[in-house]
Formats: sequence, structure tokens, C-alpha cells
Amino acid sequence: LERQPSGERKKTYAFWETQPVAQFNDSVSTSGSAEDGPIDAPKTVADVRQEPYNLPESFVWSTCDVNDTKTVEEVYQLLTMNYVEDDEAMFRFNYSQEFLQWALQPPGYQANWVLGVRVSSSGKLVAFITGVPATVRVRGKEVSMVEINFLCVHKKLRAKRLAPVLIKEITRRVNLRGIWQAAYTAGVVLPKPVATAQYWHRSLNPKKLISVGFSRLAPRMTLARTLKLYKLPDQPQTPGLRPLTAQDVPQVTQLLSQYLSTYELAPIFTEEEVLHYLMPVEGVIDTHVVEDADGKLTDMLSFYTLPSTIIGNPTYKTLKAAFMYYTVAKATPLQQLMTDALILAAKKGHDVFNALDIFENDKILKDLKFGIGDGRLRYYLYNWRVAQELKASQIGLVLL
Ligand code: NHW
Repeated sequence: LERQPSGERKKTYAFWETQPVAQFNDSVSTSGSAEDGPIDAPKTVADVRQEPYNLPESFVWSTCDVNDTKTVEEVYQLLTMNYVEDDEAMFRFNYSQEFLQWALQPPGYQANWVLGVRVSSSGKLVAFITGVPATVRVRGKEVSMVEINFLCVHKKLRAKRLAPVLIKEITRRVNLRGIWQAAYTAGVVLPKPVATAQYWHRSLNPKKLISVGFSRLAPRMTLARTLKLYKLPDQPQTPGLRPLTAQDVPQVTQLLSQYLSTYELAPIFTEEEVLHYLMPVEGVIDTHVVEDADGKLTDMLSFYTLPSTIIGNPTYKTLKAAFMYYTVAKATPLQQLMTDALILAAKKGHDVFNALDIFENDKILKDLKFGIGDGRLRYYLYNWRVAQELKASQIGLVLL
């Protein structure tokens, strides 16, 4: 049911113990413990190493321009064959090329933070990591950060310590722009999560989900009863619900900002970022707003499309999943708004709707017939100490 390797905590972390991240043996927070803030001594851009880190012989760094059709195809192929799988290796994330172009080019993106490693002789792309700029508020402090994602090493090059080199090189490139903090999420346990969230899944196409082994028929349930249980109305139910348009962006930025300000870890979005991240892109991101009789926007919902390859299934090649993104329920009850999100996702052919137990979601997931997943998603900060670990319900940040 879950796509992130869940992984128990290892005893030692040869790489991560050398990095400015919270460590498992850091003194447990007491009332007198250190304040939130950077872990490393302050540096300036002039202190940053000018030369790229050395790769093993016969590999070269390669900045990847995802606007180039050949390059985005190479990135797509690397990730499609080698990115995140569930523990049983039944499903593997299948980010589309359009998704990658959207996710990697928000306002202020830096071309050389889309970083690949190629084999010198053949030019084959074999490893990847990316960063995009973001402003994140952590327990009341506004921090200029990079969000790191899409770390991937080709299966044939695993366990050769390439990942630490990728991480050090992206850190250097980010530091050269005067940014010293990062946020990232992973299924694996690393030193040391700022929070741990849990994935929940809502069946939209139970027959297919059961057939491909994503879910199982519950005890004493028939397929017919299961289909009935998950059946949804054909159309969304909230009056005034419609797709987001560019003219809505100022109001939506306000609505979203006000909502996110109630969380301890959440992005601070400019209007340009709201336009980029929330404007609908077919097959990538869906956003709807609720407009009242006076033309005021009272609520919003959004989800992104991230299919998974079904590994070695003769009938079905991909599982089409919608992932809950940013949703604000102000005038409409959250449960009703999320029901409409499920209906919209089902109408677009999604098989399952995934959500984390962040935001206020723990209040509604069960009633909406979400089932708990079998893996967890950990939230991490680089070079930022928090004096207190956060609960999932204090998280207002969704990384793609
Ligand atoms: S999480 C998805 C990560 N990708 C995958 O799971 C895809 C499938 N797996 C792979 O491609 C979303 C490889 O297994 C990877 C590791 C590449 C994961 N994060 O090269 P070695 C993100 O993209 C540590 C961080 O031998 P490998 C977020 C591991 O603990 N570290 O392993 C990315 C060990 O260190 P240790 C991870 O299997 C955030 C070392 O890597 C990790 O061939 C990145 C082993 O390296 C993970 N998900 O390649 C951090 N998985 O200390 C950003 C393993 O234990 C930090 N490791 O010895 C901030 C940087 C920017 C700062 C700017 C101020």
C-alpha cells in the first residue's frame, strides 16, 4: 500500500554524522535546550568551495535542462526505471515529463540545481538530484531554503557512496547562492526527522487496486459490496466550485497564506509561486476554488498527479494516483471539500487518492474511507535545529 521504503533506523550513519543535521544522540529537548536556528557556524559565499566535488573516475557532472526534449526524456527514463519503489518492489513512482518541468522550474529556480551525473564515455545519465528555492516558516522563523528532491542513483551503481557526493555537490551549488538551509522528505530514517507523517489511501477504482495487489478485499467483503462502499457521486457537490484561474491568484494567495500561518512548518508563497504551483496543468496539477455569491473565494482544493509503474503486471501498466496538495476549507466543511476532491480525481481517471496525516487530515481521513498505508514519510531540515520535534498535525508543507 505504500511507496516509500519505510526502513528502520540504522546504528551508524557514516555520511550523515558528518553533516549539519540533528543527530539521534543530540540532547533531548528540555525547557532549557538550545534555541531553533542554524547548526553550522555562519558562512559567506566567499567561504564556499569554488570547484565541484570529485566524482569517481569515468563520471562527469551534468546540469540538466528539462526544457530540452532529449534531456527531460533522459531524466524521465532514469527516474522511471530507478526511482522510489515500495518495500515489496510492486510499484515504482512514474513522474511524467510535464510534472518534472513543472516541479523543477518554480519562480527563482536555478538551472544548475538540476544536477545529473553521466558516464563520461557514453554520456548515459546515471544519477540525479534537484533543488528549488522556497521560503519556509519553521516554528515562527522565516527561513530561505532549498527543497531537495529526485535524488536517484541507477540501480547498477547503488551502494558505492555516490549519493553523498551528489548531496555535497548540490549543497555547494546552493551555498554559492547564499542559501544555507534545506527541507526534504524521505521514506527512510535518517538523522533526524523533524516530523513523521503517515500516508493514507482512498480507493477510487477498488477493482483495479485489488487486482494489482495495491489493496486487498477486506474480510467478509465481496467485490460488489466493496465497489458500493467506495462509490462516489458523479459530480462535485459544493455550489460555486470551479477550476482556479489566473485572476484568482491574489485572493487565493491570501486565503492560503492565512491558513498556512497556523502551521509550524509551512511554506510562505508569493503570488508568483501560487500562480506557478497551483494553476491547473493537465495531468499534473488540479486546483479548484469555491466562489460565493459575492464573487469571494472561500475555499480551495488541489491535488497533483503522480502515477506509479506496476512492476511486472501483465494486465495493468500504471496505477494512476492523485496526491492531496494544498486545501483550505474556510466556508465549506473540510470533509465536503475533500469529497469533491475525490470526485474530481475519480472523474479524471485516478485509481487512488493519497493523503498524509498532516494539516487537519486526521480528523477526516477515516470518515472519507481512507485506509492507512504501510509506510511513513519523514520530514527533514538541513542545517536547522528545532528545539522540539513536530507532530504531523503541525505540518503544513507538501513536497512533490
Ligand atoms: S527521497 C527519495 C530518494 N530516492 C530514492 O529512494 C530512489 C531509489 N533509491 C536510490 O536511488 C526524496 C538510491 O538508493 C539513493 C541512495 C540515491 C537514495 N536521502 O550512494 P550510497 C529525495 O530525493 C544515505 C538522503 O552508497 P545508494 C530527498 C544513506 O543513509 N540520504 O547509497 C533527498 C547513506 O548515508 P549514511 C540517503 O543506495 C534528500 C548514503 O546515502 C537517502 O546507492 C537528500 C549511502 O549512499 C535519502 N533518501 O543511493 C539530502 N537514502 O550516513 C538533502 C540513502 O547512512 C540534504 N541515503 O552512511 C540537503 C542538501 C542541500 C543543502 C543546502 C543548504
